[in-house]
Amino acid sequence: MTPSIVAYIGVGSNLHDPCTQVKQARIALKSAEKIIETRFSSLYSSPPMGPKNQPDYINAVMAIVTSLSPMELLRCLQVIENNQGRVREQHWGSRTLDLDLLLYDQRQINLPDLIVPHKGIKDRAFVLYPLQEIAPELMIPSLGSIDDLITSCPLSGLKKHP
Ligand code: A4P
Ligand code: MG
Repeated sequence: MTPSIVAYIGVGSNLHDPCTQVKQARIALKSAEKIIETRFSSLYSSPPMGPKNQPDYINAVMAIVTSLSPMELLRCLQVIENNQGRVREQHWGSRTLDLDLLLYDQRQINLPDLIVPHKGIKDRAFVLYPLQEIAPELMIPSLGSIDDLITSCPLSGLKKHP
Protein backbone atom coordinates (compact mmCIF):
# COMPACT_ATOMS: atom_id res chain seq x y z
CA MET A 1 0.00 0.00 0.00
CA THR A 2 1.21 3.55 -0.78
CA PRO A 3 2.08 5.33 2.47
CA SER A 4 0.43 8.62 3.40
CA ILE A 5 1.94 11.37 1.31
CA VAL A 6 1.62 15.14 1.61
CA ALA A 7 0.37 16.69 -1.64
CA TYR A 8 -0.83 20.12 -2.74
CA ILE A 9 -3.74 20.78 -5.10
CA GLY A 10 -4.27 24.06 -6.99
CA VAL A 11 -7.94 24.96 -7.39
CA GLY A 12 -9.12 27.54 -9.94
CA SER A 13 -12.38 28.68 -11.53
CA ASN A 14 -13.64 31.61 -13.58
CA LEU A 15 -17.14 30.53 -14.62
CA HIS A 16 -20.55 29.90 -13.05
CA ASP A 17 -19.99 31.51 -9.65
CA PRO A 18 -16.29 30.75 -9.18
CA CYS A 19 -16.32 31.03 -5.36
CA THR A 20 -19.04 28.41 -5.14
CA GLN A 21 -17.16 26.19 -7.62
CA VAL A 22 -14.00 26.36 -5.48
CA LYS A 23 -15.93 25.63 -2.26
CA GLN A 24 -17.76 22.76 -3.96
CA ALA A 25 -14.42 21.32 -5.13
CA ARG A 26 -13.13 21.48 -1.56
CA ILE A 27 -16.15 19.50 -0.34
CA ALA A 28 -15.67 16.94 -3.13
CA LEU A 29 -11.96 16.52 -2.31
CA LYS A 30 -12.67 16.18 1.41
CA SER A 31 -15.20 13.46 0.75
CA ALA A 32 -12.99 11.55 -1.73
CA GLU A 33 -11.59 8.22 -0.60
CA LYS A 34 -8.01 8.19 0.69
CA ILE A 35 -7.78 12.01 0.79
CA ILE A 36 -7.62 13.96 4.04
CA GLU A 37 -7.52 17.76 4.00
CA THR A 38 -4.88 19.31 6.24
CA ARG A 39 -4.99 23.00 5.15
CA PHE A 40 -7.02 25.15 2.78
CA SER A 41 -5.84 28.63 1.81
CA SER A 42 -7.86 31.82 1.59
CA LEU A 43 -9.56 32.47 -1.73
CA TYR A 44 -7.67 34.82 -4.08
CA SER A 45 -8.85 36.69 -7.18
CA SER A 46 -6.63 37.51 -10.16
CA PRO A 47 -6.86 38.61 -13.79
CA PRO A 48 -6.60 35.75 -16.28
CA MET A 49 -3.21 34.46 -17.30
CA GLY A 50 -3.45 33.70 -21.03
CA PRO A 51 -6.34 34.96 -23.19
CA LYS A 52 -7.70 38.21 -21.69
CA ASN A 53 -11.26 37.90 -23.06
CA GLN A 54 -12.40 35.85 -20.08
CA PRO A 55 -13.49 36.65 -16.49
CA ASP A 56 -11.12 36.97 -13.53
CA TYR A 57 -10.26 33.78 -11.65
CA ILE A 58 -10.75 32.64 -8.08
CA ASN A 59 -7.88 30.43 -6.89
CA ALA A 60 -6.95 28.56 -3.73
CA VAL A 61 -4.55 25.80 -2.68
CA MET A 62 -5.37 22.74 -0.59
CA ALA A 63 -2.88 20.62 1.35
CA ILE A 64 -3.82 16.96 1.73
CA VAL A 65 -2.44 13.68 2.93
CA THR A 66 -3.25 10.79 0.67
CA SER A 67 -2.49 7.16 0.08
CA LEU A 68 -3.43 7.46 -3.60
CA SER A 69 -0.63 7.05 -6.13
CA PRO A 70 0.13 10.16 -8.24
CA MET A 71 -1.86 8.83 -11.22
CA GLU A 72 -4.77 7.76 -9.00
CA LEU A 73 -4.82 11.25 -7.52
CA LEU A 74 -4.76 12.88 -10.99
CA ARG A 75 -7.69 10.69 -12.11
CA CYS A 76 -9.61 11.65 -8.95
CA LEU A 77 -9.02 15.36 -9.70
CA GLN A 78 -10.26 14.86 -13.26
CA VAL A 79 -13.44 13.09 -12.08
CA ILE A 80 -14.19 16.04 -9.77
CA GLU A 81 -13.51 18.52 -12.63
CA ASN A 82 -15.87 16.60 -14.89
CA ASN A 83 -18.55 16.37 -12.19
CA GLN A 84 -18.49 20.17 -11.94
CA GLY A 85 -19.15 20.55 -15.64
CA ARG A 86 -15.61 21.08 -16.90
CA VAL A 87 -15.48 21.22 -20.70
CA ARG A 88 -12.01 21.33 -22.26
CA GLU A 89 -12.16 23.85 -25.06
CA GLN A 90 -9.44 26.47 -25.34
CA HIS A 91 -6.01 25.97 -23.74
CA TRP A 92 -5.82 28.42 -20.84
CA GLY A 93 -9.43 29.40 -21.60
CA SER A 94 -12.40 29.79 -19.21
CA ARG A 95 -13.26 26.86 -16.98
CA THR A 96 -15.75 26.02 -14.24
CA LEU A 97 -13.04 24.12 -12.40
CA ASP A 98 -9.35 23.41 -12.83
CA LEU A 99 -7.61 21.11 -10.36
CA ASP A 100 -3.84 20.86 -10.72
CA LEU A 101 -1.59 18.48 -8.81
CA LEU A 102 1.07 20.98 -7.74
CA LEU A 103 3.30 18.80 -5.55
CA TYR A 104 3.35 15.17 -4.48
CA ASP A 105 5.71 14.71 -1.55
CA GLN A 106 9.15 15.77 -2.82
CA ARG A 107 8.75 13.64 -5.96
CA GLN A 108 9.62 14.73 -9.48
CA ILE A 109 7.33 12.99 -11.98
CA ASN A 110 7.63 13.15 -15.75
CA LEU A 111 4.93 11.00 -17.33
CA PRO A 112 3.05 11.76 -20.58
CA ASP A 113 -0.06 12.74 -18.56
CA LEU A 114 1.49 14.04 -15.37
CA ILE A 115 4.30 16.47 -14.64
CA VAL A 116 5.07 17.23 -10.97
CA PRO A 117 5.94 19.81 -9.69
CA HIS A 118 3.25 21.35 -11.93
CA LYS A 119 5.02 23.04 -14.84
CA GLY A 120 3.69 26.56 -14.19
CA ILE A 121 4.32 26.66 -10.48
CA LYS A 122 7.21 29.11 -10.35
CA ASP A 123 5.65 31.79 -12.58
CA ARG A 124 2.15 31.87 -11.12
CA ALA A 125 1.31 34.27 -8.32
CA PHE A 126 -2.13 32.62 -7.97
CA VAL A 127 -0.32 29.38 -7.03
CA LEU A 128 2.70 30.62 -5.05
CA TYR A 129 0.98 33.08 -2.69
CA PRO A 130 -1.78 30.72 -1.47
CA LEU A 131 0.82 27.95 -1.23
CA GLN A 132 3.04 30.10 0.96
CA GLU A 133 0.05 30.99 3.15
CA ILE A 134 -0.52 27.33 4.07
CA ALA A 135 3.08 26.01 3.80
CA PRO A 136 5.54 28.82 4.57
CA GLU A 137 8.50 26.45 4.98
CA LEU A 138 7.89 24.55 1.75
CA MET A 139 10.76 23.43 -0.49
CA ILE A 140 9.88 22.74 -4.11
CA PRO A 141 11.95 20.01 -5.78
CA SER A 142 14.57 21.43 -8.17
CA LEU A 143 13.19 24.99 -7.72
CA GLY A 144 14.02 25.94 -4.13
CA SER A 145 12.16 27.51 -1.24
CA ILE A 146 8.70 29.02 -1.59
CA ASP A 147 10.08 32.29 -0.16
CA ASP A 148 12.76 32.53 -2.86
CA LEU A 149 10.26 31.79 -5.63
CA ILE A 150 7.88 34.46 -4.36
CA THR A 151 10.66 37.04 -4.35
CA SER A 152 10.85 36.77 -8.14
CA CYS A 153 7.09 36.49 -8.74
CA PRO A 154 5.14 39.80 -8.75
CA LEU A 155 1.53 39.75 -7.53
CA SER A 156 0.22 40.55 -11.07
CA GLY A 157 -3.10 41.79 -9.69
CA LEU A 158 -3.59 38.91 -7.21
CA LYS A 159 -5.75 39.92 -4.21
CA LYS A 160 -7.20 38.06 -1.26
CA HIS A 161 -10.90 37.66 -1.95
CA PRO A 162 -12.95 39.34 0.77
N1 A4P B 1 -1.19 17.34 -16.57
C1 A4P B 1 0.16 17.19 -16.54
N2 A4P B 1 0.64 17.46 -15.32
C2 A4P B 1 -0.44 17.81 -14.55
C3 A4P B 1 -0.57 18.17 -13.17
N3 A4P B 1 0.51 18.28 -12.39
N4 A4P B 1 -1.81 18.45 -12.70
C4 A4P B 1 -1.99 17.09 -17.77
C5 A4P B 1 -2.92 18.37 -13.53
N5 A4P B 1 -2.85 17.99 -14.85
C6 A4P B 1 -1.62 17.72 -15.35
O1 A4P B 1 -4.69 19.90 -18.45
C7 A4P B 1 -4.14 19.29 -19.59
C8 A4P B 1 -3.44 18.02 -19.19
O2 A4P B 1 -2.39 18.33 -18.31
C9 A4P B 1 -4.27 17.01 -18.43
O3 A4P B 1 -4.94 16.15 -19.29
C10 A4P B 1 -3.25 16.29 -17.54
O4 A4P B 1 -3.03 14.96 -18.00
P1 A4P B 1 -6.07 20.63 -18.58
O5 A4P B 1 -6.37 21.20 -17.22
O6 A4P B 1 -7.05 19.72 -19.19
O7 A4P B 1 -5.76 21.73 -19.70
P2 A4P B 1 -5.51 23.24 -19.60
O8 A4P B 1 -6.00 23.71 -18.26
O9 A4P B 1 -6.07 23.94 -20.80
O10 A4P B 1 -3.97 23.41 -19.67
P3 A4P B 1 -3.05 23.62 -18.49
O11 A4P B 1 -1.67 23.82 -19.02
O12 A4P B 1 -3.26 22.56 -17.46
O13 A4P B 1 -3.58 24.99 -17.93
P4 A4P B 1 -3.28 25.41 -16.49
O14 A4P B 1 -1.83 25.40 -16.33
O15 A4P B 1 -4.10 24.59 -15.57
O16 A4P B 1 -3.77 26.91 -16.51
N6 A4P B 1 -5.36 32.53 -14.79
C11 A4P B 1 -5.57 32.74 -13.48
N7 A4P B 1 -5.54 34.00 -12.97
N8 A4P B 1 -5.81 31.69 -12.63
C12 A4P B 1 -5.85 30.38 -13.09
O17 A4P B 1 -6.10 29.45 -12.32
N9 A4P B 1 -5.58 28.88 -14.99
C13 A4P B 1 -5.31 28.63 -16.25
C14 A4P B 1 -5.14 27.25 -16.71
C15 A4P B 1 -5.14 29.75 -17.20
N10 A4P B 1 -5.16 31.08 -16.61
C16 A4P B 1 -5.38 31.26 -15.30
C17 A4P B 1 -5.61 30.14 -14.47
MG1 MG C 1 -5.05 22.18 -15.47
